[in-house]
Amino acid sequence: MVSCLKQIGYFLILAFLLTLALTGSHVRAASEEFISYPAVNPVKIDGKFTAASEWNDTAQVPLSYGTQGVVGYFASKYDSQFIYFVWDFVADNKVFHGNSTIVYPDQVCLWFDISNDRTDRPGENDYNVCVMNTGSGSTGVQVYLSRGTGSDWSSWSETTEFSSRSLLTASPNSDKPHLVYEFRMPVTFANIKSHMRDYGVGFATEVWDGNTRVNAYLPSNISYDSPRTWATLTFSSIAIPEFFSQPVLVSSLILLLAVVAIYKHRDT
Ligand SMILES: [Ca+2]
Ligand SMILES: [Ca+2]
Repeated sequence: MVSCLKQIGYFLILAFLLTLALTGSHVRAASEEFISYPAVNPVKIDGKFTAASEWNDTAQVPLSYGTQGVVGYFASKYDSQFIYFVWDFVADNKVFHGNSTIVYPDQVCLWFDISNDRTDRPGENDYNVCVMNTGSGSTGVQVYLSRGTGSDWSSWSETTEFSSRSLLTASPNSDKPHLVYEFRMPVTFANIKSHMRDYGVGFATEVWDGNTRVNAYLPSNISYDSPRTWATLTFSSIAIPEFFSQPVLVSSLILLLAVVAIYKHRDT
């Protein structure tokens, strides 16, 4: 009887420590890691939430700017062909195509450190992609690409290897018209595919509103010239858990096992 109670006691202590360890790693990862989930719902790169559910199968990360607080949301998901991104810039309610006094039009930018070697200066495996709302061309957006040289960034050149759109539209996060950007990158770009299953890629992103000069970064305190300060974008192999976070699920299972063990002990 006593030894059996002891066993249950040891089991509960072990279970508690396991929960603590799992919860700890979860919390620690959240501050420096963004997760791209496998796409369950299809994405159409049309610059709007094509269906309300288009982006609800992945994690939406708030973008904050100074005292204004949350100005929008960022999310990513992927399939065997593409990595998809959305920026729901709820605070930007006016399109700005750029002018001579304010150089940059409304835009979103991405930074990738493909091998995640977190160097001090941009190297040859570091890329910067910006989707600029210039109003030009057939789509109204132009995508520019720059690569690290080892000490700095190369000058931007326009590229057509990605798909992107931006519209002034409502979304599940705000019914007032605002800028939504959608973007997709082939997994063949810079052989990013070979790093998706391992530790993920170094990553940062920014939204910029040329009218109000609001620019919000993720992570919030980065230097875009220093990959060392970026976060990591990891690619989950399992779809986003719909109702339970991992620690809640683990705690529930442990509680269930403990109850079963106690009842079993009573019966004997
Ligand atoms: Ca869409
Ligand atoms: Ca704007």
